[in-house]
Amino acid sequence: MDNLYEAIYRGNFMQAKTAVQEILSTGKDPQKIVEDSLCPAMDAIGTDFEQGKAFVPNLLLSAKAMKTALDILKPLMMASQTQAVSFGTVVIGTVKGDLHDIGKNLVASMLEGSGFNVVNLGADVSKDRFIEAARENGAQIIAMSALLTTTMDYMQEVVDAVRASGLDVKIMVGGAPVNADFAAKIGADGYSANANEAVAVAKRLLA
Ligand code: B1M
Repeated sequence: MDNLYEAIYRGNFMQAKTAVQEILSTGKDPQKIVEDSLCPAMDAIGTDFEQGKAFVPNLLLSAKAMKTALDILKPLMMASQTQAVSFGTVVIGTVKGDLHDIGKNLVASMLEGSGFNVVNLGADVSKDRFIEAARENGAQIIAMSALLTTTMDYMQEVVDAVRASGLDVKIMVGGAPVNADFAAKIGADGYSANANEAVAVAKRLLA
């Protein structure tokens, strides 16, 4: 457990800022920092919440600390991506009823840093909004995130509505409760477990 993990877990954004700079000064890869400190700390506070040892304000504070750290790390992660060509346009959002946007924003940044044009619709996005934005922006991919078991089923509704709309787009999904079997079951074209893999999946979908 390092200082950064501690800062995220305790929801101390000032400590998060200092701690992330400290780790960066050791030369550690920003992506590894996200994997080794940030995500495990968010998982830990999530587990405490599940067990009644932490409450919504604790989640909010941890989310703020996480965002503070990501604001420093994301530009560095994006800079390390190769940006030779524009791969295409991705419309991304967290599905209706779901306000979790940290992971989705990480995916959006990684896609952007890899040369995709990204239209980020935010959280609580309806199927109509996904379709409208994909049409308006001539998107090749609709990317959906869900963090709740109660909202992941809405992905099926979006897939059905997109297929019915006749739009020629690929659909990719992700988020903690989602897996490859679920993605296949709802008729999505791609699934990835994390932000890094999302870039590879998006490139594969357009290959
Ligand atoms: Co909430 N929450 N939350 N929460 N929250 C979870 C998800 C939960 C697992 C906590 C728990 O109980 N252990 C639980 C869900 C349980 C379930 O559904 N089975 C939960 C709950 C219950 C709730 C509320 C219902 C609580 C309440 O009010 N009683 C409520 C719901 C609100 C709503 O959405 N309508 C709620 C609220 C909140 C806050 C607003 C306080 C806050 C979110 C702040 C924000 O996002 N702006 C929050 C937080 C912070 C969490 C936890 C602790 C952390 C989420 C996070 O940011 N993780 C979370 C516990 C956990 O995840 N362990 C929890 C870090 C982030 C980098 O990871 O988002 O998984 P993640 O993204 C990863 C991958 O999943 C993947 O790549 C990312 C990076 O590698 N990925 C994709 C994500 N999207 C992708 C899309 C892709 C590809 C990959 O392609 C398109």
